[in-house]
Amino acid sequence: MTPEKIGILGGTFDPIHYAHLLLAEEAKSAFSLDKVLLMPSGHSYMKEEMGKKVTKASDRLTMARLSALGEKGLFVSDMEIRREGNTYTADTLEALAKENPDAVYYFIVGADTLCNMHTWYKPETIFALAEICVAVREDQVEEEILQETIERLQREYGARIHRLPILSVGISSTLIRDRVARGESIHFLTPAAVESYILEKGLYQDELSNRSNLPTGLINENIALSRENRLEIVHKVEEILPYKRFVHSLGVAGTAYALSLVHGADPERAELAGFLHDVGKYLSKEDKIRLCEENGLPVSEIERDNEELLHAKAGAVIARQTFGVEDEEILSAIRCHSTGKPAMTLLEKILYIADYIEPGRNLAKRLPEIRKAAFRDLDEALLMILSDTLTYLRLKEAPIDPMTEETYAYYQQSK
Ligand code: DGI
Ligand code: FE
Ligand code: FE
Repeated sequence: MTPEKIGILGGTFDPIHYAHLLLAEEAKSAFSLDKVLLMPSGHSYMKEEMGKKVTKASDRLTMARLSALGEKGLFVSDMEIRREGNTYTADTLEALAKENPDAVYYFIVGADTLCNMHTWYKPETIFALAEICVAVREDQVEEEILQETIERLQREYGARIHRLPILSVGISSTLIRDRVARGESIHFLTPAAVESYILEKGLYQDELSNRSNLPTGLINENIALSRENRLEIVHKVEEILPYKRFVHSLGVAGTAYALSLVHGADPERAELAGFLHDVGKYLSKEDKIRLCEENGLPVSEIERDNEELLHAKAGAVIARQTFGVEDEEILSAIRCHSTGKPAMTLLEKILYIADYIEPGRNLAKRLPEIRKAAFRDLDEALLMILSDTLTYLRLKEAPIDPMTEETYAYYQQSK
C-alpha cells in the first residue's frame, strides 16, 4: 500500500478566501495528495508583536470549515487553535506524525515564507517531518533569492523542497477586510458561506487597515454648513470613518435635524454637528491626546486612561481644523457629546440625545421610551439617558468621568 499523502496549508485565515483554496487545490493535484488539511493558526506572537489584531480563533476556524464543506479531499484541523500558547509548526508536525506515522506530509508555503523558515522554531524538525511545497508566483519571486534559499535549506537541513507554480490571484485577506469595512461587496472573493458568515457576524466592519484616519487639509475656507458644501462634508466624513460609524453619523445628523424642528433649534447646524460628532473616534490614542493638548484642551487623568472619552474633544479639534467649523456652539456640542455637561444649550442637548437614540442604535433597553420622550421634553430624555448610562457604566465597572455625574446631578436638581 502506498502511504497516504497529506498536504498542510497553515495560515491565519482572517478570513480564508479563494486564493487559499486555489493553492490547496493546486498542491493537491500537482503532488497527487490524498487530502489537504487547512490549519488555522492559534495564537501568533509574531502578529501580536506587530500590533495586529487577529479575529477570534473560533470565527476563523468556522470560516475555514464553511469553505471546506462538501469539498472532496479538503479538511480543516483545529489542532493549532486548540493548543495553548504560541503556534509552532514543528509541534504541529510532530503531533501529526504521531497520530499518523505512515503518512507523508507536504507542508505548503509561499516563497516569501520559505525565505525565513530558518528562523522558525526547530527548523530541523520541520524539514525532517515534512516535504515542502513552495508556491511560486511567476510575477513575484526574486528567482535568485529563492534558488539560494532552497539550496541553503537543502544543504543545512536536508530539506526536501518542491516548487509549485501557481496563478497570481489578487485576492488577500487584507483586501477582503478593507472591502467589508468600506461596505463593498466581497462576492466571488471567498465562498458564499464565508461571505454570509462575515456579514452576519459583522466581522471586519470597524477595521481600517491602510487608510490614514488623520484627515489633513481644510476642505474649504470658512465652512458654515450651507446647502452647497453639505455633500462635500458628508463625503469627507465617509472617508475618515469606517462604514458603520459613518452610517451612525448620518443617523445622528438626521435625528438632530428632526429634534431641532420640534424644539426650535437651527436644524442645519444641528445636522452638521451630527455629521461631525464622531470624527475623532478612530485616531490613535496618542493623536487624540496630542490634538487636544496642542489646542488648549486639557486632558484629565480619567480621559488619558479611557481614550473612548477623548474622541469628543479631539473630534471638535478636527471639526475646526479640517472642516473649518467656527461656530462655537457646534464645537462645544461635539466636545461634550459623550459625557454631557451642566447647563447645556439647546443644540448641545440635541446632539447628546440624538447620539443615543439615532435609528441605528438598538442595544439600550429603554430606547423606545427615550425616543418618545426626546420629541416631547428634552430634559426628561436627557435624565433618562444619563441615568441609564451611569447604571450601565457601574455594571461594567468602568471608571466614571466626574462630568457625567455632575451632568446627572445638575439635571436631577433642575427637574
Ligand atoms: O461615540 P459613540 O459610540 O457614538 O457614543 P458616545 O460618544 O456617547 O460615547 C461612547 C461611550 O462613552 C459610551 O459607551 C458611554 C461612554 N461614556 C459616557 N460617559 C462615560 C463613559 N465612559 C466612561 N468610562 N465614563 C463616563 O463617565
Ligand atoms: Fe461619540
Ligand atoms: Fe456617536
